[in-house]
Amino acid sequence: MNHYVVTGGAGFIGSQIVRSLLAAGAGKVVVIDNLSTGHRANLEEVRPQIDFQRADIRYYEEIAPIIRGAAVVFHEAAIPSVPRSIDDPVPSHEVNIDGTFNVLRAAREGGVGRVVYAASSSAYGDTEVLPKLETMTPNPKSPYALQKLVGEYYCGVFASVWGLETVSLRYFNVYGPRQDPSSPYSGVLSIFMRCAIERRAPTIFGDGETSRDFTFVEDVADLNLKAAKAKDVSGKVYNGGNGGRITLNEAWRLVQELEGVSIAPNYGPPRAGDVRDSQADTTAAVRDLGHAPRYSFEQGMRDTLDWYRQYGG
Ligand code: UD2
Repeated sequence: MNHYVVTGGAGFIGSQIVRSLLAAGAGKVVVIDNLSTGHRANLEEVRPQIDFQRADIRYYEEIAPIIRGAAVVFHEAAIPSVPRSIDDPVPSHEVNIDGTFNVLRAAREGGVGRVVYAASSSAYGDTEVLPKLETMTPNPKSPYALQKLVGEYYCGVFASVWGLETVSLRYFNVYGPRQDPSSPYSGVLSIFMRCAIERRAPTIFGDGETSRDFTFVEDVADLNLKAAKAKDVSGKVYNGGNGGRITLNEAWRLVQELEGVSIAPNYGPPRAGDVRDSQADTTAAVRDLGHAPRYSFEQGMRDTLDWYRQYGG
C-alpha cells in the first residue's frame, strides 16, 4: 500500500493535514520533521497511528528513502515568516529553496504519485487589484516571498520537464489551533489571542488598516486533500484562501470582544517586506479542486481562542 508523506508534519499546518488524512481513512501516514519549528505535542493524539521520522529536508540522503514510493507528498516543511527571512536569510533560503528542491528530486526519483506544495500568497506582493488572481504577475517583496515563489516555479518545472505531478497551493494567512504564538515571528492572530488572554496590549505594525484573508487551518487541510486527488491540475498554482479581507484593527476588535476585554493596542512602524492588502480570488480553486471553506472568520476565531484558553499555545 502506498503511503502518504507530510513534510513539516509536526508543524501547525502539517499536523492538521496529518489529522485530516487519518480522518479520511489514509492507511499509512509518515511525517518528516526536524522539530525546528514543529512540536511533537502537535501530533500527540495521533502518534500511535503515524510513522514519525525526524529528518531534515536540507539533507537529500535523509529524506529520499522516506519519500520513495509515496502516493502523495504534502510538502509543508519550511521556515516561515517575512521578517525572519529578512533578519536571518540564510536558513530560510536553505530550507525553503534547497529543501524544496530536495523534496521534489526525491519525489521524482522515488516515483511519487503527486506533490502538493505549500506556496504562499506573499508571492503576489502588492497588487493594484483585489482580490488576487493566479494569473497576476508575481511581485515578491521579501526573501521569504521569493523563496516560496521559487518553490512554485520548481514544482512547475518538475511537472513539465520530468512529468512529476505537482500542485501548488498559495496559502493566505492560515490561523487556528496549534499555531505557535511564542515567537516574534508568529502569525499575528496567534499573538493577538495570547495578548488578550494574558491581558496585554499587542503591537500593531502600521496603522492597523493592513488587511489579510485569514484562512482557517482545517479549511486549508481539506484543500490539500482535494488537491491530492483532483484531475488535470498538474503543474498548476491555486489560491488557498477564504476570499475575505479583515484589517488588523478589525481582528484585534474581534479578539477583544470574544475574550471580553478592552485593551488599546500599541502602534509601531510598518514592517519591512509587508504586503499591504491580501485577499484571494477562490474561483479557480473552487472550480478545479472543489475548494469549499467552511469556517467564517468569527467561527474560526472562536474555535482558536477556545484552544488557546485550554492549552495556552
Ligand atoms: C505571510 C503571507 C502568508 C504566509 C505567512 C507565513 C502575505 C500577505 N501573507 O504572512 O500567506 O505565507 O507569511 O509566515 O504575505 N503584525 C502585527 N503585529 C504582530 C505581528 C504581525 O501588526 O505582532 C502584522 C504584520 O506586520 C503584518 C500582519 O500583521 O502586516 C500579518 O503578519 P503575519 O506575520 O501574521 O503574516 P504575513 O502577512 O507576513
